[in-house]
Amino acid sequence: MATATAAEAELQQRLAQLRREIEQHNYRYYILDEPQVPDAEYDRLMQALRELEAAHPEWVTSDSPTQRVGTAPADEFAEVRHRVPMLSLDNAFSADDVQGFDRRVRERLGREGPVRYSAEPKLDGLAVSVIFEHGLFVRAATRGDGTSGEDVTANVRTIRSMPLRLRGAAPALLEARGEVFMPVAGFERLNAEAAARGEKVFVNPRNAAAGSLRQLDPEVTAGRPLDIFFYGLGAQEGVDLPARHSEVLALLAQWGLRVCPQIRLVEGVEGCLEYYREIGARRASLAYQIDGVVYKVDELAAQTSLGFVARAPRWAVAHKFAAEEALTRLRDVEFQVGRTGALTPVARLEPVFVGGVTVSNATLHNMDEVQRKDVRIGDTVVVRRAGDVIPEVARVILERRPPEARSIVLPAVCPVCASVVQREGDEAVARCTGGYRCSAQRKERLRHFAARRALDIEGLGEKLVDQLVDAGLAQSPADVFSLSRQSLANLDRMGEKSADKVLRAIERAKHTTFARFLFALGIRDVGEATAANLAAHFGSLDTLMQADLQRVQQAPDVGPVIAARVVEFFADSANRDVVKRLQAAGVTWPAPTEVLAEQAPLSGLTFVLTGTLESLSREAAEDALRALGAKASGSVSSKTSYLVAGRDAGSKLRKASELGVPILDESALRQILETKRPPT
Ligand code: 5U1
Repeated sequence: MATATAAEAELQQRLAQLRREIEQHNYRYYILDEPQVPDAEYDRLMQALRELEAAHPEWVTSDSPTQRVGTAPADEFAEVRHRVPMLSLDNAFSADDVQGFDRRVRERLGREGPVRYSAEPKLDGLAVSVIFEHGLFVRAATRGDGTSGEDVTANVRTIRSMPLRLRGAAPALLEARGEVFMPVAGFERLNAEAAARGEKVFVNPRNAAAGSLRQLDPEVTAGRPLDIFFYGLGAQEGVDLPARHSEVLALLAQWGLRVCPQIRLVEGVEGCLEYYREIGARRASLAYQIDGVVYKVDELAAQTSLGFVARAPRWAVAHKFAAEEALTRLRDVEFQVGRTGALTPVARLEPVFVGGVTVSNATLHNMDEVQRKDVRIGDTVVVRRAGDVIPEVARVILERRPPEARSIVLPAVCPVCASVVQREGDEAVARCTGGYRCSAQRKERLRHFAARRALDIEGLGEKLVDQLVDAGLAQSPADVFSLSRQSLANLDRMGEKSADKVLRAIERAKHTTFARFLFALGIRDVGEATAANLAAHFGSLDTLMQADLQRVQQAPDVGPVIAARVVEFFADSANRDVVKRLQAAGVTWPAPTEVLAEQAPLSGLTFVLTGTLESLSREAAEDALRALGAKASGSVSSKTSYLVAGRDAGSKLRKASELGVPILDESALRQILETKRPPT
């Protein structure tokens, strides 16, 4: 008898270990609704197992996690056997994978030309089967292991968008397949309410949906904002089947079943990839979370001839987005000092690929967050990078905490200038008290001063600011205006040509607006909108500098906290000196127009602009609205008069819809600016 080699024994051990780990994750994910690791980590383990089993098919066991789709149903719910198995989808992670899928489809169908696909968002929810008999809703079941799932009829019945009877003529039997999910706005509301009651919050909308659907008490489910989209058929009797999947979707919609409005027909692989890019760009502004898109061959006869392999159809594929969460180890924590002295704990991580880039630093926000999440150095952490948002440490995998993990301690003194670090009252933020003595604060103030939305000094970026401060050439924004060609040209990677370019940009920046100037000063809590309000209200710098707390508070949208910041700022002699030197250097702005705010056509109206505008920049649009007497604010509230939504508008658009704030598109905005009248 042949004895297993040491290498084989090791491989078998690894196989068993992978299966145990995956089973444990399945249990946590499907049964407890408490996933321990991000989906990408789970996918990685499954992929490793598949590869091992592919190399050694003789070792595949019938109970391997690769041999079924999910996990067995929980004991509490009745088991439902699916009349037609509920399939899963193969994944594609790259354009190459999609090209491979399309090539295989065309080869099997013997097609030369492009295939037509139904391109659909892949919702991050729970797949369900819903059965209607003679039009009446009789049963809903989760997918379970694909062969049988859990009876969640009573819970699905509570979903408001779920019809209890089909509209129009109904077949004897219809099994509609779809996804139960929790819209992002509902998820945020649910979590905010739970947090206010001091209860545990859900990790993400998918978990919230799963936790809500798998409640034994339907009353609880009824209180959860669940929704459902349908995307296909299971068993049926008496359905006059159309020729195309897109026509099936139209039929479902006719019966009153919700179909995702973002589904579209596309031509060939190019059409698929264009759809992927488009939906990817809009992902953050969709009302629901998705983790990719699905392409399905539209022609049903072609689907039939393509058939299935294992438990996945050959006629469909899920094209996944780069995972937004990944696991890595927290190597260390350093404290970064910001413009106003705020100390931000920054996680130094073992590099990890997440959200499409390699991340080695992530924010921990502040010490309250560090404590709330119980993060320690040495921990295995979940790093999250969604869209262009700064990567953050989302949570800790407590089960993987090593014994030597160390607590994160707020330093008593600034790591840059050694000034005392203070926390004001019950503020979450700790600050370095060094002010201009701290080189980190000086650098950040200078960066802010030169930023595009402040004095807009092109070329005075991150690296140049570091050099100017380190070389002692610019300690405050006022020093920028006395830089010489020679001193600039001597800096690293500069030379005379670049120096001249920067000097020309500095010269141009002398002509600005009062609002930009105020914003550029970097007064704490004075953002662009507040600066614009202060500028419009006071008209002149002298008046503002002499105003007391009460007078500053009279400016629109300025409360006691901001007013105190403004008064404090101008009471500081170092700040007054900077202002004086800036003026002496020739920084000027046009005098206020004589038009009184009340006479301006948009006075009394507050606009919030969000998303990307096609025909003008957001700043230009805000300036133009302000010139007509409107206020332009950065956040949506019940006081917002109008929200202007450009392309890829996100959370502000959702909030405005929730609050019933009227929403305008870009053409409506253009009309306001052209006619100089409020919208009708
Ligand atoms: N939009 C969509 N999601 N989704 C998931 N369609 C779709 N189809 C699926 C699954 C599992 O499966 C069928 C293709 C079998």
